[in-house]
Amino acid sequence: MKRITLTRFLIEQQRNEKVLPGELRLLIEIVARACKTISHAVSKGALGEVLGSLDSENVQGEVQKKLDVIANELLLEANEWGGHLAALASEEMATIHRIPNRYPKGEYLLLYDPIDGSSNIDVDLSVGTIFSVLKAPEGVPGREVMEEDFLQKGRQQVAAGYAIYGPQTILVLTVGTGVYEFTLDREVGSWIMTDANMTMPQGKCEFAINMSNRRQWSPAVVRYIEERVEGTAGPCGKDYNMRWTASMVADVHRILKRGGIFMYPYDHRTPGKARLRLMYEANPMSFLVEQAGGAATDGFIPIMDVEPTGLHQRVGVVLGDKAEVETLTAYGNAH
Ligand code: AFP
Repeated sequence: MKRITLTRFLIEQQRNEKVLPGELRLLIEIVARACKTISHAVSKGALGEVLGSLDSENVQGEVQKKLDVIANELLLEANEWGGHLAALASEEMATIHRIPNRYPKGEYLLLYDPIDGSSNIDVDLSVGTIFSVLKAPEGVPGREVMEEDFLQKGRQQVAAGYAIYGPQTILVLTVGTGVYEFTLDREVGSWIMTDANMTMPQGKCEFAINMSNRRQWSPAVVRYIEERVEGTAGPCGKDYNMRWTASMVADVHRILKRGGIFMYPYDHRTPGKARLRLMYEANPMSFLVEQAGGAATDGFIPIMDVEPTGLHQRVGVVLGDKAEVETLTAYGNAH
């Protein structure tokens, strides 16, 4: 593949596709640069004294890892001064962070999970950063941004992406014109395009789910998984493989590259109870998966059609191979 940098790709998107206003291009470049710094911190591990947990909890009631806070601060500081944002929101912050008055304000809203898969940090397994970009409503930044301004359906996203900090550091993003992958060239410090117009392989027999949660699955999910565990002896007539990496970024990246389905379904025992966050995990990943030819539902309706009611609300997630997602969603709607 011809060596195309992220900067060149974004400039050409801005020039050729006219889908990328200058401020949005700047936003993506700043987030990508912050992810390089996060990758450097992650790779230091114990040598950088970035492992372990703090005595604090985040708004989710989860014990914060040192890297959760470090990555959150890096993204906050990188984005405050650029003049492209009206405000930002993070998994690690209880409410929105308005751009301080000493800086110019822009028309975009940035939402992110600074470190996804935090439980993997201390055992050297892949983690990542997920981000989603919305446009602020009319009148902003003329008036003060409110939390309600963030509560837009996933369909309203203008950009989404993730960085995965694994054997390589990879950035995957969409601005609505397909999905593009960039690998960090550490020697030069540039993001180099390594996959373009990514199309998720279909018909691959691989599912990702945390099997230890079986007691909380709906009958539809139990049926779907048991049919696949039965393999050639069951109704699917073919054997399936299972993967679970406890990092949504790592599981979604694998599915974008080699197919399969990822599930973190609603807890059937408690209506509405789920694990993954709608605004900065499920929505950006759903945008990427749909752009790559896959599907993403909450088990019942497309995730990007879910009406948000809260900044940190959680949602069931079923995403990946279109036929597999449609099968499971049909089971869910049949009950
Ligand atoms: P953490 O960031 O708290 O580790 O959670 C990661 C995550 O939100 C998502 O990335 C994983 O798919 C899922 O949780 C893993 O959940 P389990 O630990 O219950 O398997």
